[in-house]
Amino acid sequence: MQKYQWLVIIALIGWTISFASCNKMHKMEGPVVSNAESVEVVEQESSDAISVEPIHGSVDVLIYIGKTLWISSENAENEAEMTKFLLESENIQVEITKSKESVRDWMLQTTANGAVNVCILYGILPSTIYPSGNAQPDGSVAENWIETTDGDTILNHADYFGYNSSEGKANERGAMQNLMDLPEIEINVYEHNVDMFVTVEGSRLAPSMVHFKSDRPFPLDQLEDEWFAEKILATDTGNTQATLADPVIVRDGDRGRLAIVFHTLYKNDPKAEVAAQIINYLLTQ
Ligand SMILES: [Ca+2]
Ligand SMILES: [Ca+2]
Ligand SMILES: [Ca+2]
Repeated sequence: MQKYQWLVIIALIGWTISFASCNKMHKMEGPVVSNAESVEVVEQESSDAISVEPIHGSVDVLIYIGKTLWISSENAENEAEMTKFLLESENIQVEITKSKESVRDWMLQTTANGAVNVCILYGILPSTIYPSGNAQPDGSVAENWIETTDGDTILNHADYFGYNSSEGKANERGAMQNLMDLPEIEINVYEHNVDMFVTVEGSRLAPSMVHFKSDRPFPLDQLEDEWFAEKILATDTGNTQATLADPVIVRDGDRGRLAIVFHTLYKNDPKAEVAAQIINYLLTQ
């Protein structure tokens, strides 16, 4: 009888211990699950408009806001989201990314894919598509991208196109020269607030264009070889017979393009509206 009682007590103790440790296990799982949930929520919030996933090759327009110059990152993000909204209403696929690696991967996927693609930058050229300090004057990912008959376009806002890299040494004038294979071309960096008057073509193509003051207008008179001004939206004279233009789309024969759009120093221009109108034109060619 005593032996039996002891067995019952031992069994009870064993059961109590195992129940308690089960509870402990359960309690340990609890916080892990709720942590995972809260992490997911945070990710959802930050990836609402900005893609954290690899960019699919079917994306028409990729907007890089990882680093910006002559526009605050907050303003660039707002302009990017507005551009995306305007283009998506025209059934154009747009992604926004802060990852310079994603820009490179997407460019590799969309090089010579038979479709016009547009990459929007805000005054910073990612080093993944053009190595900083002009380390690769020929054959960079960006140069190869604009050398096919796809008509792919780099659209740059704010600071001098390609002058500054996402990290490392600045490219200064070299990036635009090397990407266009025009060793002499340069934008005057000593003049600011150059009046840009909307051309007839400009108001037709981009109804949101208004008179403004450009800080780095593009030198039309320095285009050489097969490069030509495809669309001139505003100039220092208000007509297409001019030496300085902004915005302007320049094209390398039947190959790729550069679009300079509001090269301005911290100014509140209708960047998103005009970029969307230009891209609508480019993608319906
Ligand atoms: Ca393409
Ligand atoms: Ca080159
Ligand atoms: Ca070249």
